[in-house]
Amino acid sequence: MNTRRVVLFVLLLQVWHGPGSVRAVAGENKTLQRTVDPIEIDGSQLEAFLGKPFDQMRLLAHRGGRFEPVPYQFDERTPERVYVLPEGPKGSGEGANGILDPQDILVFMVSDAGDKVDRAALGSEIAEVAEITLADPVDGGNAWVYLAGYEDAKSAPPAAFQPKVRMVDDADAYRVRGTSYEMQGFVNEVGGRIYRTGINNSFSVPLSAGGMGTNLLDRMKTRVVGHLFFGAVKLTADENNVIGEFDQFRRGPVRGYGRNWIQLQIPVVVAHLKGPKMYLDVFCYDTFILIPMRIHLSFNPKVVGIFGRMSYGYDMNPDAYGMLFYNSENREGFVIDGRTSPQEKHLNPAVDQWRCVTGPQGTMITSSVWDPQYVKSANIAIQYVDDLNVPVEPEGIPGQIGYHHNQSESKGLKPGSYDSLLCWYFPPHFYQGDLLRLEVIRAYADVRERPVEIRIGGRSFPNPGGWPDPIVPRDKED
Ligand SMILES: [Ca+2]
Ligand SMILES: [Ca+2]
Ligand SMILES: [Ca+2]
Repeated sequence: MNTRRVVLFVLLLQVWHGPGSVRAVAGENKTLQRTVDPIEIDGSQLEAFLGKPFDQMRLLAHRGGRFEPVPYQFDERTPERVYVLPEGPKGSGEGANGILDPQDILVFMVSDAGDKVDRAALGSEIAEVAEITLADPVDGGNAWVYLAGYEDAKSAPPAAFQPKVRMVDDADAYRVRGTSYEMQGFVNEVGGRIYRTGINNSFSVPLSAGGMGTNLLDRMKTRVVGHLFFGAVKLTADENNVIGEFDQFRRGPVRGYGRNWIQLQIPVVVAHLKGPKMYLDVFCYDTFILIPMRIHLSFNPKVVGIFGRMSYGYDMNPDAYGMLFYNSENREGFVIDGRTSPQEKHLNPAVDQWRCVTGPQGTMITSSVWDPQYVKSANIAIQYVDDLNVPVEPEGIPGQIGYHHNQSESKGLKPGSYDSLLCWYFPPHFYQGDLLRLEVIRAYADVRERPVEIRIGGRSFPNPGGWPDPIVPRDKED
């Protein structure tokens, strides 16, 4: 609606209701085209609401002619910016106080934003309000949400939402289900202890998201080989024997998240050393998962003489036959069928921006952003092998079926922490024959690469939601 039409609309309403009773929603219609971005806003950006209990706040949007609460969550952190993870076997609510602090985070999805409305349209039961504008730096589109504060919890409208993602916690395994994906992790018994890892042993896409609901994985192969003392002691780990646990998490209506640690076991002869540790901070959303990953080396590899090779990626199963494999460096589309075509043999192994497996069975797109310090001392290569006759053990189904993975060899890593970001995208209804829909992949990459601009009051800042803060800040790691 242009300005003149808005003015006319308001004038007409004034004539209709008489002056003083105007409750026009006149504003601006949503023009933002973005659909996938998770939006994160630190409590420090919401000054008027600091110290307010969460149950006296709602996130509202004007959509389809209605002004209504939309799904959101507040994620609490300690003053040291460590996320509070109240659920799971080692879950603890310590550090959560139920009120908004500067380090807490308001989280919602861009798709839930709506039109701009006048303050008068919000209603007098709202004690304070913050208008939050979301602007696309690419095409200038805008959308709005309103954080509303109420005098007491009773005055706030009901806001019970179906979670957009479900993390299932039971003794059997760790499972997560979004609107367009379902994944399950390995459970390992090592030294008489049970470890529930976040390493996937099944993946499916439900019918409602354009998939077939069948498991498409043999397994996510995660292989680490390390040598200590210049080869005298060998450390190995794979998805069957790695120790690691998902022992703390939190489930909210917009996202669920938790920390999965994985540690290499050091043989008894050098038990005074702590094995290298990996932290996978898993943030699960409706159609994607973001994993800030930290590799933590506590000893000096030069002194200990460590060098190693790490690889991880997906080996598919025969239910994935007929699916197509692409990556940013190989866009012709390889057919996953357990047989190596001449084109597959000549794959370009350059480090890629994204990898995509898609078909009528469903879609999985993966993308990694490496720590620049890690890249400096690790040779990273991409491998794709589609050959039933060449097993890579351990595995469930002998042979490699569209097995695509990173392999990195590190020689000169210094002690310290290396932060990378792993992304899993599951765009619903993505597959359209051999049409590779790059604009959909672009939309997910844009969350981080061309972030939405957030405006509140006179301030504006880029949405940090494309790379969530790790569960524990780097300087607070044990
Ligand atoms: Ca708090
Ligand atoms: Ca093939
Ligand atoms: Ca296999």
